Amino acid sequence: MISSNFENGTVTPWGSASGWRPVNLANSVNMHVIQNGPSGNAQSGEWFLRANTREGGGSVAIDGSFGIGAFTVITVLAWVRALGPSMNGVLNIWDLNPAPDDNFISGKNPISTSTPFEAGPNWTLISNVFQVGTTYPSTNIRIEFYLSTINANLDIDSVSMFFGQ
Ligand SMILES: [Ca+2]
Repeated sequence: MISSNFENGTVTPWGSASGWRPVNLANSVNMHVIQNGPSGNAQSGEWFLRANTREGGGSVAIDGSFGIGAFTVITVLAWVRALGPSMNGVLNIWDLNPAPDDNFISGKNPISTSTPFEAGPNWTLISNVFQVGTTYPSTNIRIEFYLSTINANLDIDSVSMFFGQ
């Protein structure tokens, strides 16, 4: 299991060089790691990630490179919450370097799966599953949260990724 829990204020787990960062419509996205306090408590430990966007579809994401085999099933679990206005969003898993014959399966490149969600005031567990095709020695995976609702805060904590067959 590979976990991202934002403890000690960090956004760079599992050796990812860039860590969590705004990606889509990045100039419209604000993102902070927040410690337990007046603005809310974490789902795990003392720290969590909070993001908002001024344009619908802004995102925060993390990339990692993993030596996983063909047809590996990737499961991502994450806890989300929105204090104040609720947040509609989408959790995506991307294969950023699909092998050429993967396009035969998916018809697009890169390929991904999406889980829509609505976050409310209580921490809620969401999940997404993606199966890689035939692979290169390393597969570049992106976990991405799209924020569909503007001017609302999405809280994210305890993002876990599992590899199976
Ligand atoms: Ca945490």
